[in-house]
Amino acid sequence: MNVETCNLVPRYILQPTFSRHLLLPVLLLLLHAWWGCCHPQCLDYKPPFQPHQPLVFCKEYSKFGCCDVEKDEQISHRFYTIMENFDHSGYVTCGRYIRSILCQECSPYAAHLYDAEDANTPMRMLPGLCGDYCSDYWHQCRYTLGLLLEDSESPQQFANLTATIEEDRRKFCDFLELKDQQYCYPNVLTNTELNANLGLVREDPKGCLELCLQEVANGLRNPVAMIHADDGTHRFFVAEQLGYVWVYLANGSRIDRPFLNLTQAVLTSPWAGDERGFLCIALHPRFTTVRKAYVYYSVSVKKQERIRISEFTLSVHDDNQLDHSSERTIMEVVEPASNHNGGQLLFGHDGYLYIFIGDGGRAGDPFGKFGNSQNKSVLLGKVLRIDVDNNDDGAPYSIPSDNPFLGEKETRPEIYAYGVRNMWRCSIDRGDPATGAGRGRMFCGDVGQNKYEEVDLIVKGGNYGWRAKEGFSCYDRKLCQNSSLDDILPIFAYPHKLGKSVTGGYIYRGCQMPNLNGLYIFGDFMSGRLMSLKENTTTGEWQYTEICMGRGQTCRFPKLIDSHYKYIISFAEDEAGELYFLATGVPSATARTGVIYKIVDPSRRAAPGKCSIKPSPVKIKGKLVHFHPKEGKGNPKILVTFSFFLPQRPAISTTMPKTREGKLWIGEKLESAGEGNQVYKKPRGKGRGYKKGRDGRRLRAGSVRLVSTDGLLDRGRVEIFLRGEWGTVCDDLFSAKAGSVVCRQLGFTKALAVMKRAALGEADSSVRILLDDVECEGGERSLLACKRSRVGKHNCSHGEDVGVICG
Ligand SMILES: *[C@@H]1O[C@H](CO)[C@@H](O)[C@H](O)[C@H]1NC(C)=O
Ligand SMILES: *[C@@H]1O[C@H](CO)[C@@H](O)[C@H](O)[C@H]1NC(C)=O
Ligand SMILES: *[C@@H]1O[C@H](CO)[C@@H](O)[C@H](O)[C@H]1NC(C)=O
Ligand SMILES: *[C@@H]1O[C@H](CO)[C@@H](O)[C@H](O)[C@H]1NC(C)=O
Ligand SMILES: *[C@@H]1O[C@H](CO)[C@@H](O)[C@H](O)[C@H]1NC(C)=O
Ligand SMILES: *[C@@H]1O[C@H](CO)[C@@H](O)[C@H](O)[C@H]1NC(C)=O
Ligand SMILES: *[C@@H]1O[C@H](CO)[C@@H](O)[C@H](O)[C@H]1NC(C)=O
Ligand SMILES: [Ca+2]
Repeated sequence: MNVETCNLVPRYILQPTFSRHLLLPVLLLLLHAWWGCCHPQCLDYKPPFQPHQPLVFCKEYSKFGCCDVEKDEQISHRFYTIMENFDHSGYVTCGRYIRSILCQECSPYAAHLYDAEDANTPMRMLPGLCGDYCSDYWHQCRYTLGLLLEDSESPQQFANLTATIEEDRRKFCDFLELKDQQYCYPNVLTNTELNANLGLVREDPKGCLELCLQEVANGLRNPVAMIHADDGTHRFFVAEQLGYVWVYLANGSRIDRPFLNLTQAVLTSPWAGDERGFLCIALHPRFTTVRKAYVYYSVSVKKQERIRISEFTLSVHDDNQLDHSSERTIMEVVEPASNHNGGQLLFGHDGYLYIFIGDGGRAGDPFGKFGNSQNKSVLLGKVLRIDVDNNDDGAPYSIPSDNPFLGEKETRPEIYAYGVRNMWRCSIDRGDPATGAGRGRMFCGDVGQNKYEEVDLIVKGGNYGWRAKEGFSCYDRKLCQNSSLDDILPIFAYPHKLGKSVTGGYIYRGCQMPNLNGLYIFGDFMSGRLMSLKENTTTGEWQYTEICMGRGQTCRFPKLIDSHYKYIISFAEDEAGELYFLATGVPSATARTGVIYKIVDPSRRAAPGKCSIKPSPVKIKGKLVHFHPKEGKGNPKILVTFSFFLPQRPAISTTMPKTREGKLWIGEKLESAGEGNQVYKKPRGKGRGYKKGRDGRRLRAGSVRLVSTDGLLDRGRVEIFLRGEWGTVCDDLFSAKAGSVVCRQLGFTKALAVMKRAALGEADSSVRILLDDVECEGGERSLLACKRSRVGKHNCSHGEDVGVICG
């Protein structure tokens, strides 16, 4: 990414000659760019997460970051491999720099620090440091840079290039610094603005939650519903208004033969806004054993418009097709007008079929004395509940014995709730994945008349107020003031300046977006607005927050997009609980502009591996149509995005850049850091044999280190560096005085204990024994200055390796 975008206002803006009418757009553009800058993202281009288990090495990223335990282990291994090159003081001085630099791969801002936000440009090999930090690093440990770059494909080249910049702080830091002082390491950790809500859903300056989308299917004609079979296949079934239902496999491929083709029977038209048509499908909740589907659609019978709820049985020959000759009508309701046909069908957790029927149409529910919705002797304007189990002989359905109005005079026994106008999209809460809280709640959007749209929580026997009330306000004053109304108010209502036709959604209970758990996400068909409600469990109130598309860089993850078609027709949940919505650019039953979008939180994902699913196989007859994303560069006029401008999104490849590219880039940077491409050559030892200690000084003969399996710095088996290698000291006569020489060499004041006979560990046989028979006075500068046998000459084994505890 371009680091300049983080600098808010360039100087030319302040120049008076700057044309005034250009000022605002430029400011907005800059704000926009600033806003898109520096969001949490990992090097795999995905959002950060909380690892399954706490990290052992890069501990500070255990709560939220980009590493799981495996990655953490790799980094730790790399660290200790690098640290093998150091003696104790080198370890103390440079260890923390090396550790911090390596651990930035786990930072939630890793992509930013490594310049990896744009998948099309090469990334850095090392994270971007802040200037002060880089200077400190240069002063204390500049010669360790080569070790950090050592894993590269051409270490010789790096030897050349690092050698040139190591000598020059400016060049060195040009190479390592990220110029933006807010978002470099370590300032990024203390930036309050960045860290205030780290890991939560990102909000724009107005508090709008910034989410992204992934296109899942396209080319659909007014897709009205998407359901799953809950049978382990993770298939999804998508209904189009004109009467088709299509099967999509878990991988997004569509079966070319329709699951259901009711186009001939369905009553609809191509005109935009026709509410008639195929409106819903529900599969039996035990679909694996009861292979039945229920559909809800408009028909014309003897020139009379009706809605029909009917049952189909799965084909015995094909698991992906209904038996078209098996239709059995469950119920028909005459529609006095062509609008307000309701259209939701779903099974509750009680196993009963719920049917949501509109008030019959026209404005203000004009039929009868007080309309249909408050008239319990009609099915219009109601939520019905029926039992369709065991209906193979006799009546197509029965009435559940606990239906609320059973036995009431002039009341249809199917009624579960009433006073609804035209409920469009209802859902059942799966419940909190951990506690089960909320499970079974039924949410609906109820489309309003001309002032308010509402969201209702449907309970048994509830009166939802229409036509006495619209939202919280009175619509029919007389009915509204009648004390016997006893209605249930919506959990939320919004005025028509926000939208004119609510599309009910779902409570998110999936696995992949932990931030969204418990959030009710819904939308508006007319305004294209996405919205959310979250329950305050203390007060029971539902708090509204708008949802908007992530700005700037926020959605620049592979496959993600930040815009959608305006007409939000429906919401859906897949078998795993992930959330989708269905929208179109032209709301006509014949326009193929319908798209299914998956809702994605770019701020946090679940720990890798946590949400993996294994779809059970499906026998397929017929051909498959593979999915090709189309959206994201659509016509801006009919897309909804939330930005001051529509930024040009560069094409994003969905693969990581080849590591070679990254390395080339580093090479180029290094090269330009050298003077006029003149690369100064400095001989370099082979691989790991190249030894440098603190402040870049080569390890001196006689340097010592303590080796311990538990990583403690103050104790361990004594090793000494001689003739280019580390070897042990073995001696049964090793004294406390010799021990204190070792400890002082390492920067401690004295030896607390000397351990013989490998009490602090035994080196393996590949390590040479270098010293024996050491007798120190206690004042020597190093073990080599003590009385001792010749290097390499000894009469002991590793069983007598010595160790010390320093203090
Ligand atoms: C290193 O530098 C020397 C001379 O400066 C040059 O001849 C050699 O090709 C360089 N090696 C690499 C790998 O760039
Ligand atoms: C999706 O899965 C089906 C069945 O396993 C397979 O035949 C098809 O090729 C897959 N589609 C893609 C795009 O991989
Ligand atoms: C759907 O059915 C209609 C008539 O019943 C037929 O004309 C049409 O070809 C069918 N469509 C598909 C995709 O099978
Ligand atoms: C309720 O509906 C029934 C059936 O349509 C009708 O006969 C009756 O008059 C209606 N009641 C009122 C009060 O409008
Ligand atoms: C209030 O409503 C009830 C039942 O809906 C009705 O019987 C009664 O007449 C109404 N009262 C008034 C004052 O309108
Ligand atoms: C719930 O509402 C109470 C009272 O208004 C408020 O103090 C509390 O912070 C709210 N809780 C959340 C999680 O918003
Ligand atoms: C090793 O040799 C030294 C003399 O060089 C002698 O003092 C010591 O006892 C020997 N140790 C063993 C274990 O044989
Ligand atoms: Ca209401």
